[in-house]
Amino acid sequence: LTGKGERRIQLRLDPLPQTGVAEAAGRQAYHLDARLEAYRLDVGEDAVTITASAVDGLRHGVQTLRQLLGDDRGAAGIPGVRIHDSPRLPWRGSLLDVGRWYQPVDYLYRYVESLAAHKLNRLHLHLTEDQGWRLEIRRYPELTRVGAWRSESPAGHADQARGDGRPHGGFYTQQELRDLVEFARRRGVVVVPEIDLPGHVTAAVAAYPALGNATQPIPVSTRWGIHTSVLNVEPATVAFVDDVLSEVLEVFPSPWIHIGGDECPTTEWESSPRVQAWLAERGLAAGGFGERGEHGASAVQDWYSQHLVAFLTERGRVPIVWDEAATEALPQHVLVMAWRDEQHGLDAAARGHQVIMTPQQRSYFDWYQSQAPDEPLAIGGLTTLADVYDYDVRAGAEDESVRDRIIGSQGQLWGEYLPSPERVDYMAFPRLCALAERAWGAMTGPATERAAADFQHRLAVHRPSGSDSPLG
Ligand code: NAG
Repeated sequence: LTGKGERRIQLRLDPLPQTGVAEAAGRQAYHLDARLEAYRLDVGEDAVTITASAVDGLRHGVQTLRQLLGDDRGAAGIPGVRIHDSPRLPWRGSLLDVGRWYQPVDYLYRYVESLAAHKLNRLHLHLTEDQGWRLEIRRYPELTRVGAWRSESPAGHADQARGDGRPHGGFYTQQELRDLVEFARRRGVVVVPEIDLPGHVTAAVAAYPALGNATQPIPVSTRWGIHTSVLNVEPATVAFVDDVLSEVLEVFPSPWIHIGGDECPTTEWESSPRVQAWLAERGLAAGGFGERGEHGASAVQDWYSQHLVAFLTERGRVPIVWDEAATEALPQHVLVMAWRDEQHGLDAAARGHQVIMTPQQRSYFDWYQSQAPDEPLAIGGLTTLADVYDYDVRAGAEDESVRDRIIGSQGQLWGEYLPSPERVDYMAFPRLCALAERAWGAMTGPATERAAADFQHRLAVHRPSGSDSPLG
């Protein structure tokens, strides 16, 4: 380590002051107590010692040591330092949408390593979409035999109506996902699966038409955008959802399971006599649709949320939903991801939910990162590196209890225009570096000029040597 002699590296599990190990009993509490991720790193004459109250802290200490060693792996020695370090937010995540485009398993492993290197601790895997169902469900083989494949993909932005004529597909076996989950666990990353319900289900309905409301079978979607295909309310469909989730729970030990709930149009429900009758039986018919905004939750969606929440809660898991599903009817213990904007997150926190801030304007890394003419095709608007680095997820939370309920930050990589691992990397970095630093560091409010300049300096190590591109 010094270039002259040898120094021992020792890792010590030893309660650091103020880390409250004893208080954090239970799986979920453990994972939401940022103090347990704290570590101390001492580089002394004879030894390098990392001390932490829990294994996650040791892992972070090792990552910091790796960073101190730099590219030349310590040939020049590392300075004597003592570092006390701990994260600001307990949930520091990254969403990867493998529904729109299948990404190879090898890449998922590499991606997890990148997350761990940035001290991020959640990989939110978005596994099901209108354009593809990506996880094996033993009881419903058609989900992957049919639902994992589409006949073609959109050819490009300008021409949504045109397809590229090339079939695309792929899925992960349960064993592949179990192995990934274990690999991630050993690096301090919890893999949180999302099964998006009751909208975004075109691929599932293509596989099993009886799940939907249409009279004709439909294909796995070959176009992007919001789809009208949603689950129906038949008992067999509810049983299907329970069966799928049961298998999901077997594969993913995560304390949290994401059940989607975004963009669920009511068009089909409104014109379905079966759904009308079902609503009437429950006294819900009047005003059951669309009164909460364009794609806001309806009475049917509320019913689905409540059913799914009860199912998961009875099995000891904590559900997560997108903010459209966070209506008055949603039980308070459900976590909410606020994607439409920060205000939806602040409102949910005010109603008692724990909130992970995922606002599109600040954390959608599928949006353009610059206005350079040679930027590859992307979706949505512009989210620059500075927009990400400037963002404090607790901004606007005046009340202390609201602020404390904002427990996390997460960057989203929606897949429409990310057809390859190279493209995912290109969009993820360096914006994910900025998000990781803000989620960990103590700075509050917008970034100071000095902090932003320091950050730019730290980013330099990510650039291939010789490259002066600001995006590396
Ligand atoms: C939204 C959709 C998502 C899509 C993305 C594109 C959410 C929660 N839903 O329209 O499926 O890929 O934005 O930026 O983000």
